[in-house]
This record gives sequence, structure tokens and C-alpha cells, in this order.
Amino acid sequence: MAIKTVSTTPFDDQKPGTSGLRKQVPSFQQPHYLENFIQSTFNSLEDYQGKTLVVGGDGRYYNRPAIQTILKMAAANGVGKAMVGQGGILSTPAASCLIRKYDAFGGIILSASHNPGGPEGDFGVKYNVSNGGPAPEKVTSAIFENTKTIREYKIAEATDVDLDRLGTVQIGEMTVEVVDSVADYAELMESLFDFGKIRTLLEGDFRMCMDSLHAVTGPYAKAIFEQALGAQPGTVTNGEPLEDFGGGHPDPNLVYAHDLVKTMFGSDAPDFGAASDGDGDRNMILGNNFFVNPSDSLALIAANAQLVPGYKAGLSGVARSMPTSQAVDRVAKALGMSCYETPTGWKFFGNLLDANKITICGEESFGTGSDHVREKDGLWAVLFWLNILAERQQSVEEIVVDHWQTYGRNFYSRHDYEGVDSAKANELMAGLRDQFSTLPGQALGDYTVDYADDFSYTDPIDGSISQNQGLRIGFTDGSRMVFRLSGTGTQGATLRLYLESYEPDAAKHLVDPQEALKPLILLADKTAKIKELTGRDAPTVIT
Ligand code: G16
Repeated sequence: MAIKTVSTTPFDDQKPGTSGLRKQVPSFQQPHYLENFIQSTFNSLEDYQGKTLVVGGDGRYYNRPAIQTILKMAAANGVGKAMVGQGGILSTPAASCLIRKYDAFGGIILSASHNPGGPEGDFGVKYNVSNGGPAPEKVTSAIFENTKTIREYKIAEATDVDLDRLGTVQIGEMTVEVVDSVADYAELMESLFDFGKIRTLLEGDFRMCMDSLHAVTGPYAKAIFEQALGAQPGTVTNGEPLEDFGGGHPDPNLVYAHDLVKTMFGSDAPDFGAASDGDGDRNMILGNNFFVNPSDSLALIAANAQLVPGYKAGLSGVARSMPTSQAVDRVAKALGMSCYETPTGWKFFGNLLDANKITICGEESFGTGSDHVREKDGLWAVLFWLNILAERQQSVEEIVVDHWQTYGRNFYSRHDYEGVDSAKANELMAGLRDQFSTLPGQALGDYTVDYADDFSYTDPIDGSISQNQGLRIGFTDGSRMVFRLSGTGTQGATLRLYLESYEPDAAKHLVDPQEALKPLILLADKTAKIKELTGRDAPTVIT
């Protein structure tokens, strides 16, 4: 096999964001763009020669050509074996599962997650390390540094691999194994959950709807729910992964999962509804005419973990990202376990999971997971809920309301302002920071400011420090508002405003969160001048 060394020049925009490098497809299609990032990744790694690399993606446009390039570059850079999902398909949690199960040194996952796909849509590349989780900041920083100075990359001169055919082929010295995308992951799920009980539930009167949004979970959901667990054919909707997600936005929230929302909020709605995102790591949980806030879902999963076989032994601790509501903190306190607060980004949970400080973790951004892999896991969360429902024999709404009665309710909402002018967004954040020295102690409306700061995190395991992780204004009654600029968007800036207040009185729990949080919403606008600076009257998405 001939190895070609190709001269190149650096691109100045290859800094990985919250979760890898995400850009619009035409950016990735520029000559050498993908190659530079992949070579920079190999240049930043040590001791991988001769070892196994997992490769796969969410099936979006450009997935297949990118995989061919990556395989040829992996061969040229001395990788021993590449494991690729059939058709180039691997959900993010399935990739994490393979890395761990087969002791790979890492994985390259191609996805822009919940961002739209297609020729004008988004594409992304992220590198996962040997624990199966997203590369920590020291690795992503090293990759970024490399992208600034790269002068050449190596690629094998070889024919394309048939990604649809299971089995092994060679690219020079490197073996390529095309593996079943679903089997290992499905086996892992079966080891964690009571499939017998869930099957009994699904074969009875219980009605479920799983919307895969034409993204990667379709084949996984069909194999697990319809084939292994006996759910009616048709339970999984939009189950064919499409390169453009059928023109949709594969983001499981109340706005973008509109078909499911219509079904679940219609008359004669099923008992349980769920959706997952582009790469299968996010989840949304719905009951009959009922939305489960992701922060509540995390708290509830932690509180009910003893009902699920894989977690019966107890949890070592829990963690949530800083903007996620503090509902899970209350569960941790009641159960006498530690609760960690990390910056936004799944990568920050990795060390805590590896050190067995936590078993379950989650984020407000529709992500929940555990120590079974090192990514958040959409179908795992759906199975967790099914297992709880099978055990408790109550409706989704009854279970959530009961949880609030026990722990009190953390009213919570996230308001997103997407595609905002970046300069204005930065001005808004700077304007907030400028007020921080004078805010503490001040009365704002009915609230008194307790603290105002820019969240900084010191990793308890390796001591690494991550600064500027979101602006927090906390009040003396425990309410909070948090302002962050998203690290996953590709156009302009996305301002995220997170709002939270606590209500212990069960008589006041059944209120719309937008109503309950109204005073905070108005205050946030006044303090940050959101309408004035974004030029928007209302958020793009309200969760
Ligand atoms: C990624 C990260 C998550 C994060 C989310 C939103 O998820 O893995 O940890 O919460 O982005 O990040 P941001 O608020 O910066 O947009 P995914 O599903 O996009 O990989």
C-alpha cells in the first residue's frame, strides 16, 4: 500500500466546541479541511500505533465519504484495526460501548448531534478516548493547537471499503472490520434492564411511541423495542436514518419533535412517548399529555434506580451540569450520596465516572446516562423509564407528580435565542459581567441577589480548571438564572437562558413553569437587556 504525504495549510476555525468540531457541510467539503482535523487528531495522540480505532457516525450527509477518508488516514498513520459500524452507522452511545468492550484506544464519531443535516446542513467530528468518552479539554486543546500549525497529512492510496458488507478487509497493514451497528449495544441494554418485565408491559394494553426523527436510533429502537421487547410494529416512527433527517431538525424537544408532540398531546394519546436526536445520545420523555422536563427526568431516574436490575446495588453518587436544575441534588441529599456540579459538556463527567464517584449523571439539554458507557444515552433513558413504568404500574404523570410531592418541585425552563448576532451576544454577556461586582446584596424585584459569578470548575480528580462556563445570578431564596452562549451552534450565537425556582408546597406544583417563572423571566430580560440586544421579542425554543 502506498502512503501519500499531502502538503496542506492550516485553517483558522478548527477549535472544537462543547462536543467536537461542528461546521456546515460546505466547510467540511473544502479541500484538506477534514484531513487537517483528522491528522491533527492523530498528531495529538500517543501510543496508538497497532491498536484499534472505532469509527462511525449518525448517517447524516457526508458520513460515508468522511469515513472513507478517515479509514485511509488511519491506515497511513499506523492504526492496527478500525471497527466501523455497518453502513457507517454508529450511534454515539453505541460507539462508546464498542470502544470500551473491545479495548479500543479511541473512536472517531461523525455527527453534528441535534443540528440539521443535508448538503447545506451541519456535519461534525469528535474524538473519544479509551474510556469511551469525549476527549477531555487537554486533548481537544492539543488537537486545536495542531490544527494551527499543520503542514502535511498522510493518507493511504487505497480503494474505498464496502461499508455495507459485514466482515473484514485490509487497507495495507490495517484491518477494517465492518460490524453490526446494533448487536453489542442491544446486548449491553439487556444486561442492565429487566427485559422480561418491560416485555410484559409492552405486550399488554400499554401504548408507546418512539420517534427516531429519521436519525440514527431507528435501527436500534426497532431491534430493541419491536423485536426484543415485543412492542407493536410501528411503535418506532421515522425509523429510517436519512442523510437529511427527512428535512427535519433531529432535536428531541417540544418544538422540533412536532409529530410526536402532536400525538402525545392529542386525544387518545399513547401512555408513553420518547424521541432521540441525530446521534442517539439525547432523549425526550413524554406521558399522555405530559412533558417530563429533562432535569426532573434525571432526578427521577436517580430516585428510582433501585427498581432497575443494573442499578439495584445502589448509586455511588450523581452529577449534573451547572445549568441543570437542582432537582437531582435533593434526591442525592435524601439518599445520602454525593452530587457533583460540572460545566456543560458530557466530557466533564468522564473522570467522575472513571473514579466511581458517580453512577448516574445528566444535563438539562435532554441528556442522561450512567457508568455503562461514557456518553449520554437516549435509548438507555427510554429503557430506564420503561423499567420504572413496568415496576410501578402508574402513569408517567403520576410518577412525576409523586416525585414532586416527595422532594418539592424545582420549576425549570430554558429559553434559547438561536442565530443571534455574535457581537450582540458577546455584548450582552459583557454587560452582565460588568454588573457582577455590585449585584450581590442588591434587591431585584422581589428577589435579593445572593451571588453573581462566572462559573469555574476544578475537576476533583485531576485538578484541571475550566473557567468561563456560564454566568450565574443566584438569589437568597435559591432561585437562579444562568446565561450561557452555546458551544454547539454553527451560525451566529445561541444565547441560552436557564431559569429555576423551588416550590416545596405541593398545592402549588401543578402550575405551568412559564407562569411560575414569570417574575424571573422578566427580571432576566431587564438585567441582561435580552430583547434590546438580540432584537427578538421571544425565544426561538422554550423547554
Ligand atoms: C452537547 C454536549 C452536552 C451539552 C450540549 C449542549 O450535546 O455533549 O454536554 O449539554 O451539547 O451544549 P451547548 O449548550 O453548548 O449547545 P450533543 O447532544 O449536542 O452532543
